[in-house]
Amino acid sequence: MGIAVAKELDDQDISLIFIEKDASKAETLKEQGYDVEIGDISELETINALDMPNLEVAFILSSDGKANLRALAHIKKLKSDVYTVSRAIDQNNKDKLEAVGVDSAILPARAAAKVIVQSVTRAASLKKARELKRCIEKMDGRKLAIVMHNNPDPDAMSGAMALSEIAKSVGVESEILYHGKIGHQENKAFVNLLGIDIERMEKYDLSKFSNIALYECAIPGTNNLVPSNTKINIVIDHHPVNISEVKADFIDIQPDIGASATIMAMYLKELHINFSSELATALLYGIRVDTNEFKKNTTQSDLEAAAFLYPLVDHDILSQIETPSMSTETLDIMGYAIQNRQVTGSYLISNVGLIRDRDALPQAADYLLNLEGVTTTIIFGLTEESIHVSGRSKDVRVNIGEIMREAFGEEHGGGHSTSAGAQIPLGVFSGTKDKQTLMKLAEEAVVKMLFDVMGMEEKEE
Ligand SMILES: [Mn+2]
Repeated sequence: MGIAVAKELDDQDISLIFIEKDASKAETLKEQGYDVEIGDISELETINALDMPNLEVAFILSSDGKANLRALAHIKKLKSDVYTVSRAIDQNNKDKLEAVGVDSAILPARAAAKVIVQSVTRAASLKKARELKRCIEKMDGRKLAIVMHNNPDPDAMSGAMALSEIAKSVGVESEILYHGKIGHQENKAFVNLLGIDIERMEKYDLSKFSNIALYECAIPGTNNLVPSNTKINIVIDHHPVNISEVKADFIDIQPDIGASATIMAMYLKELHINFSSELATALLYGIRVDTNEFKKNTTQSDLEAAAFLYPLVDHDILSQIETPSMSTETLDIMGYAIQNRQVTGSYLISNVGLIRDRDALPQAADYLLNLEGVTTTIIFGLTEESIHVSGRSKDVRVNIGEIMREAFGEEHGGGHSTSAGAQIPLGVFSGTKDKQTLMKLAEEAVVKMLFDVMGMEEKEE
């Protein structure tokens, strides 16, 4: 056990000395390059002969419980602040060591049992990782399309890149495809700074791919542009879904997990795949965004994945992503949101007028939540086809997602208790030339619908 511990400490810069009673064993240790004193640890003079002022840690590891106990007592007497770790022979011996003041007493059988059980829990994730690898190997080098959900976020993009990396490791080339928009300046900075290689789905004929993976979506045609009858090879997701509707050769859906990038980081780890610092940075950023900086839906696995990725991350790039420059349009929308705000009690509603970039709305809603006395913000604007609404609330009694659903109906509004949005099609009004009038009508309608619902909520209280 002593040699095993010494080997574990090999790459650390510490000076180590063995005390061994048996002369021939001591000789063997010396041959292996260790410093050895011959002596009986149960005797005070043996301990006393050590360089006590410089002794910081003592591993007491003989197979003789009584000797260990006596060695511990001597060390404590000579220098009470030495950190002591002792092997215990049985529970009784462990109790005695603890009574004398050992810092850590270890029953080897129990320690081994712990490691053995841990390795079994790991077995499940290792099995899944190998299953994924085999599934890609079966593709026999034919190209794979990795289709992300519409308007992909950093979690989806980084995870899809990891999947592409795993495919590459078994000789399968892939293309990462998306439909919709990469919104938010942070997300645009994420794509540019990390060289995220993704392509618009519309540029490709999906039938040219022999294999298809759905990433962060589970069903063809739902939140992606894949035709609904398409055969799917791989599904990896962490959104809740009716599992009986999901059909693929390989399925890994973990609705409890905070970020899908966590699932992929663990695959990379289990499969011992070397990957770039850019990918590590992307994955960690994905986990942080999806868990809102580890404040929501964060599991032990998300933290483990983050700890695994952290040393590989490029922190300069990470901070550049987090502080991107703001586009003029976003700045303008912020300005309109501030100027046009109407505050009623703790509610703030603001109409920003005509917009091109709807992603500025949630940013304005977030920003205005900082205004003193305001706990709920609702910002809306108009595009050619729709009215877009974005809401935020830090009032625990307000469920902004519910408000959106009640005000605009399940099909147009939705979200969580703290952040939500709605998109109301303008229908026949979409061609209207007189935008000013349309804006005014839209505003009246939106404000009325919201106040009807919110007024109702207040009465219920
Ligand atoms: Mn996600």
